[in-house]
Amino acid sequence: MNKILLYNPNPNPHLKAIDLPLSLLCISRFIDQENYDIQIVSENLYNNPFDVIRENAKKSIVFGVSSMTGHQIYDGLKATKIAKEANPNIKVIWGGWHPSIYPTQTLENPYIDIVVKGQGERALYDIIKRIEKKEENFDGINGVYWKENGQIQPNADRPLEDINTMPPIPYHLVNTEKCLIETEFGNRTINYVSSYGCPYRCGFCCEITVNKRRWTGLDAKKVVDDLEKLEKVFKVNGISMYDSNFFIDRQRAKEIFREMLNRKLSLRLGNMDGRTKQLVESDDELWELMRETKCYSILTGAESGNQEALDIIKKDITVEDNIKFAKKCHDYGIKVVFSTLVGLPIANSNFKHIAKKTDEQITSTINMFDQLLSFDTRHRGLMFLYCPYPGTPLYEESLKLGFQEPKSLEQWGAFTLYAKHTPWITKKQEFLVPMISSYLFMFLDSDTLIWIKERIKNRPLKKKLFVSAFKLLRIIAKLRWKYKFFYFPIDYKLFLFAKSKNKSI
Ligand code: B12
Ligand code: SF4
Repeated sequence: MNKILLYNPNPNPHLKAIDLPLSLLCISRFIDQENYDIQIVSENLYNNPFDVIRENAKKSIVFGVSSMTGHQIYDGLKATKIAKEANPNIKVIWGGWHPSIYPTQTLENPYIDIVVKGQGERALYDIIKRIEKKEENFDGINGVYWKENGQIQPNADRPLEDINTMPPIPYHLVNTEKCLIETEFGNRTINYVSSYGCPYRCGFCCEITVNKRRWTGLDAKKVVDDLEKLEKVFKVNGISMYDSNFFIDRQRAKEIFREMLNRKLSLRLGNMDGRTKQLVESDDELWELMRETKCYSILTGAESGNQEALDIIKKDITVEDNIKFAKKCHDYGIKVVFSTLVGLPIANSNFKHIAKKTDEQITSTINMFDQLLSFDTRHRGLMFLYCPYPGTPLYEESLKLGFQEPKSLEQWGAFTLYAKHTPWITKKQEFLVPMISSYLFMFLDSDTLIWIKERIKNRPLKKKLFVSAFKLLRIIAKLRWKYKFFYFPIDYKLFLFAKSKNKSI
């Protein structure tokens, strides 16, 4: 059978790629049924991924790349050039979140032949069948954009398809051992997705554009079949959930937990994404089941401690919901990762006014965190500077306010969360927010030390040094947080230096 080469670019230049390339495994579901020779390449699967691409592109008919906005584009374009130079006849197909938002602009890149907007499973299968028949026309395949005689041709969008109609994830295509990571909830943790989409309308999120507020979830029994396989076959003991919103169908969530108990699974679920209001309003049965199945953590977009900001986002929750949620999670032994953001665009305002509002957002979010962290020292905070991601309502607002958007795929490759993109953010805010989020919150989280100790337990000298440095920084972080003293950040700068020397911190 023909060979299909797929590449998962590295999302972050500062960190090692670690997880299972789920997007590529999912799009392989149909083609794998027909025994195509599928090779999935990523940094964690091969030592020299670009050499592997160069060598194997020569034998492949298709080179597929998955990409979010940001560094994955940069890395994906490098790989694409290599594949096309090794085999000028190979058809290059890009899919994922960024190409789904900008299919035409992505296709304007001379190395890319085809773009898939939205779900990729069936689209990839249909494209390959046409390529095998030497067809150059992809008319009628929903979601597919292609180039014909230099012109970009679009198809109608692909409505979100029920994932229950699809074959299971073909784990055998990758060496799962190389995709296992150590987390707080399992030393053999793997990532998993049980649903696509989300019906909510948060102003910074591209779900609204890509999945058009629709949702499809795998039936509970099928989810637990996957989990059972991961536990029994691959000896996985932790699952990091990648659903945009795991709790959309709370009955389904309950059935998943019940079925996990029936089958006596011992792996732990972590990072399940859920909304504070929806979960606070859930009945106790759901919470009891989460306790019984030893769910480790919920990741929630608490977004802000400032109601005005929550309303700008159209989050449809209150600050009170966030606080009640933190308490409830503590009562049921569940850790929460609270994600927040500050520096939102405000319609018809000037930069001075937005900067003032950003200061208010920071202050009230810090106050909210004081309450959240007082319930449980395991709760973890995150605070980001708002970054205008395309395909979102607040992106349009940011453009009106003077945000300069990247104009090509290459330029989007240099667009990262870590750079300042919004002209209304002050230098002080730009420094303070990452310091609180990636430094202070990490040290305030009482689980961090236990977890790090476990990771380096076989290196006694390193462990001793690391633990001593950690304890010292933890004292400083606690004092800084207690007195809200964020000046003279020598400790933070030392931490950044250590981080720059060690990619796994
Ligand atoms: C895991 C994850 C990450 C991981 C890495 C992911 C990776 N690919 O390696 C990490 C933690 C690094 C990460 C970081 C960030 N992420 Co993130 N992340 C996710 C998450 C939760 C899961 C991704 C996933 O595996 N999904 C499961 C797969 C099966 O779905 P999928 O990727 O959509 O694939 C389907 C289609 O897109 C398509 N498809 C995908 N690839 C391909 C390729 C081909 C050839 C074809 C034909 C089709 C195709 O077919 C697939 C099956 O239908 C998503 C939300 C989500 N549920 O998808 C957010 C999401 C992708 N992240 C997002 C964002 C904003 C970020 C961050 C900027 C910010 C943040 N605070 O997290 C950073 C950016 C990092 C950077 N360097 O700039 C946004 C994307 C925005 C965008 N414009 O790209 C998402 C959608 C969340 C959201 N709703 O806002 N993220
Ligand atoms: S931020 Fe979360 S809740 Fe809001 S639309 Fe996106 S996935 Fe849904």
